Amino acid sequence: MTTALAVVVVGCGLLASSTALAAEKTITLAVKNMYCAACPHTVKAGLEAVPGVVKAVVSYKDQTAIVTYDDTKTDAKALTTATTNAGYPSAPKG
Ligand SMILES: [Cu+2]
Repeated sequence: MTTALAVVVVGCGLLASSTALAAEKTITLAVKNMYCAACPHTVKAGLEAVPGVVKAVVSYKDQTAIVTYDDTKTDAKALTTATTNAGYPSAPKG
C-alpha cells in the first residue's frame, strides 16, 4: 500500500519535471580538488547520478558546480556528499 503510493508520487514528479518547474532549485557549490580540465566531467557524472538532479554545470575555471535539482528528491547535503564521494569535496557557495 505504502509502496504503491510512493510509486505514484514519483511518477507524478517525473511527469511534472518535464513540464512545470515548481520544485526545481539551483545551487552553486564550491568544488575542491579539480586540477585539470577532465576533473569537471567526473564531478558532473557524480552529481548527475544523484536521483533528483536535473542538470549539473561544472566549471573548472571557477571551481564551481551549478546544480539544478528537484528539492523533493534531493538536497544540498546529498549533492556535496556525491562530489565528495567522487573525490571532490564541495560546499554550498555564497
Ligand atoms: Cu583532473
